[in-house]
Amino acid sequence: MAKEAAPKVSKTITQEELKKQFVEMLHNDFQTTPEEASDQQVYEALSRIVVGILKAKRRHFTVRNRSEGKKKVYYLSMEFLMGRSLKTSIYNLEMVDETVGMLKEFGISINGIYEMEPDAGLGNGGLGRLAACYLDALAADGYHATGYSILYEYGIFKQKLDEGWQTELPDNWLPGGSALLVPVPTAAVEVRFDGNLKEYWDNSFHCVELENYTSVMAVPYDMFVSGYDSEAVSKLRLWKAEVPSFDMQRFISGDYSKALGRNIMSQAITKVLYPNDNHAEGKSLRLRQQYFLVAASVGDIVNTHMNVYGTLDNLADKVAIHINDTHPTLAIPELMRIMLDDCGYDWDAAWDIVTKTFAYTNHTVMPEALEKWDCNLVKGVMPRIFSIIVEINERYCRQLWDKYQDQEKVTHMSIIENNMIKMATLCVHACHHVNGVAKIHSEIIKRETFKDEYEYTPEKFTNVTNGIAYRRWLYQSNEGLTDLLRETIGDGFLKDASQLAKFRKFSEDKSVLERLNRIKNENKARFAKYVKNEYGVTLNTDSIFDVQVKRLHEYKRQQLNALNIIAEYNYLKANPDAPFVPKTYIFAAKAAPGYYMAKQIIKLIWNISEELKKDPKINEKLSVIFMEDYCVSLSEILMPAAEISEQISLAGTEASGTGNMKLMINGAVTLGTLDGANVEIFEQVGEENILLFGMNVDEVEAAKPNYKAMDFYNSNGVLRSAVDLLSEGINGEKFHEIANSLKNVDPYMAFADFASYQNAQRRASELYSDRMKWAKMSLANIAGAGIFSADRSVDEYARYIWQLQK
Ligand code: 26W
Repeated sequence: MAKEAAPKVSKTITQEELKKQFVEMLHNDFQTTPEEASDQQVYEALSRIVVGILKAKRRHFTVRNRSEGKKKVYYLSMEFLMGRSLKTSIYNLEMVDETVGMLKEFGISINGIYEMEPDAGLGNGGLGRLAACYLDALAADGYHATGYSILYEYGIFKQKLDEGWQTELPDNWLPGGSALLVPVPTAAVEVRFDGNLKEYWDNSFHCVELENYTSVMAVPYDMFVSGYDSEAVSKLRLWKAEVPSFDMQRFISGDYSKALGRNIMSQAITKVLYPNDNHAEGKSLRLRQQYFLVAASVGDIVNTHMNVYGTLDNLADKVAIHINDTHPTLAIPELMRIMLDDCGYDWDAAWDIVTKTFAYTNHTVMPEALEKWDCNLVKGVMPRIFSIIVEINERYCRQLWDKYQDQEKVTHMSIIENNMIKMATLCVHACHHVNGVAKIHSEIIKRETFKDEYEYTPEKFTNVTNGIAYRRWLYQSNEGLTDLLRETIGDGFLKDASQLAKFRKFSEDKSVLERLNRIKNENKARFAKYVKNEYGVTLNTDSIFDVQVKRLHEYKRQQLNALNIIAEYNYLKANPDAPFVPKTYIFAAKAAPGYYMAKQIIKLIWNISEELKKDPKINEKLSVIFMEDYCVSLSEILMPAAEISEQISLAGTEASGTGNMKLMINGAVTLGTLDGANVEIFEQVGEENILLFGMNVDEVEAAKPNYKAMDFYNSNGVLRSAVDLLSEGINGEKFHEIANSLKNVDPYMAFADFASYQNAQRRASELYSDRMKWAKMSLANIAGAGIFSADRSVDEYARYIWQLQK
């Protein structure tokens, strides 16, 4: 086993050269020396050097790609949850040894330096993190990719609990975060809002112009993402709204408030990320953000393309534009606008190119997340875009009428219904491909969400199961496991995740299984140390670390987890000396600030945790910790320590999940329903290495119409006592609203799955009592995780959707 990994020589930079640049940078830009520099200065200097390397590498890659006339992809997303970048870049550029060595020469430890970087929290959860993973994977796979998003001044809020109640603090990340950004003021794009349309004929050419509009400048700031062991570098272009110049004319003419108002409105556009996950709000500022993103990005794409080819005729051959959920849908009418009004294309020619250029991914089936925009709002904020959407819809409805001659069906399928624009409908109509994010999800959108559209254009629909930038959670976060894998299967898995399957050979190897357990124990101890430092709480590292980390939403069913913990608490109170495999339940979750029930559930979990602390004898066996401010960096510490991965959404509600993949690759065993990507995890590991419970999608569908939560409450005494305790009070707080909501509605059928969930929890405890058996399960999960690499996902997008060449 003890194969020594050969020292890697960086292809990027030598230690000597790095040292030279570092000393010079500190001298010239910070007027200091390595010996005297603060950690902050070291972080900034190192970041700038790394950014310089990445920028040059991207330039080189772009020039080569361009000379070969290759097609590229633009990924439009309102969210990119990047987390930290410096460490990833140093790993991906394979300059870890050089950097660590160089800093050591000055007595500086690199870990403290990494800690200086704030998370770039420009996203809410799954969708934003997926976008970030895909930039990494696109570079790793050697594709030419550019992401576009907004440079939010404030990212996702910082969560603090005040006696268990979530409070939100602003995430002012830019002071530290800007070290990794490169401003490109020369590439600014003008975006026009409001105003009115002027239409006229010029030589039999129908012209449309926008008058009295408000101008906002979109100024790009670039972030670079290197691929592991790859020539390619992805670019993330983030747009910041700036006022072109103060509207002096308006001010002088006496219209003070309008002049000032427009100024303020413009800057507000990129002020803050909307913290809603899975709930569309319909606010005017959000609409402006969306149009700002797409107008700037499409403008930039067109400028770049025109510079190279001088025509848009071949746009679809050279460019793929991807729409990450419906939030950037307005890119479709915006490209139409440019082709019609600025470039003189006729409708059919423009539509032909546009529809060959765009593809769309759906990330959720929750009805409240499907975006609809009020026609009056859209018409006011972007009159020309509105008129184009109306035209797209009229032409579409005519086609539908020709095919079905069924007015009801046409109305139902049309893009505009009840004076609202249905963004997903527009996307499906205009895009050449539509995909879901896990096999089961892609089936559900065909069967339900887009049933009519699927019947109309079945060839558009496909699946690409999500994947993760797995090196971040394995190579960069779990050193022990990475070393073990290198020694057993070599280091090919770092480049090609499918090689993790080779680890299966060791499933009967006692020394490997023991080593796995040791590694897990070390990671648990490291995590416990972190918890002790942050919260002053001592975790029992001999207990099972059972982890549920994700946004807080009723469909994800943190309340089901909480109910089971209460039931276990009741059991231990009644049977203090009964055998019980000790358990630590670890939660982390942000709730959308306006989501009342979600905040109640956080408070409940916190109160359970406090209640358990009151009885040390119980707390030894059963404890709960709620980690504040779940973010990418926290996930990197947490995933390696996890033993059970809670993926307990009601079947049919979680599109995919990606936390499940991060936990799996770190050896956690999934305890979950047959929902989202859990189904494919099950396919990879087999029945004996996953703890399944609950109804499947068909059973949910069958049970829903006549579902009465009270039936389960009445017939299950354990459930009843747990629910009753909610109303009686836990740690001095009564949770009537949660109890009533569950008893009267239980929209996500937690009661129906409760008994089965308890059963799965019991099986977990039994299995865990045999640590070798557990290690074997853990090994099967690590070995089966290869398919969930984002490198595989983006390769599928590139081949089957975008038609890219490497
Ligand atoms: C407009 C408000 C809003 C904001 C965000 C609506 C919807 C969203 C996202 C689509 C929610 C989201 O992040 N969905 C998650 O996407 C992940 C990546 O595909 C999946 O793994 C998760 O299952 C899905 O919930």
